[in-house]
Amino acid sequence: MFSSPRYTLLAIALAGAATFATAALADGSKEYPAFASIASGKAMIDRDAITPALEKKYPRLEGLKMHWDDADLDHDGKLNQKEYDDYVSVSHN
Ligand SMILES: [Ca+2]
Repeated sequence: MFSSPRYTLLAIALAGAATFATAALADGSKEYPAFASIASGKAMIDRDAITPALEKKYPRLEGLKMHWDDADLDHDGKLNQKEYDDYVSVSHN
């Protein structure tokens, strides 16, 4: 049933897509970008890191910015990776 070259190619493509999805999950997701990608090398991000373009692309970041103080568990005004990940990895809808 899956012996034709055409199906073999399809199977390879599907396996590749699955691998990509797994990799994407470990490094952010379609819901939110990885901390490192918006922190530009810094250990913490402040509100300015969440640009309007990012908010548009990732609605969850819009929620993060609105609820910054909830996400900022130690109330230093910035988010470290754990604070960021803990907030954005959960849907708050
Ligand atoms: Ca903090």
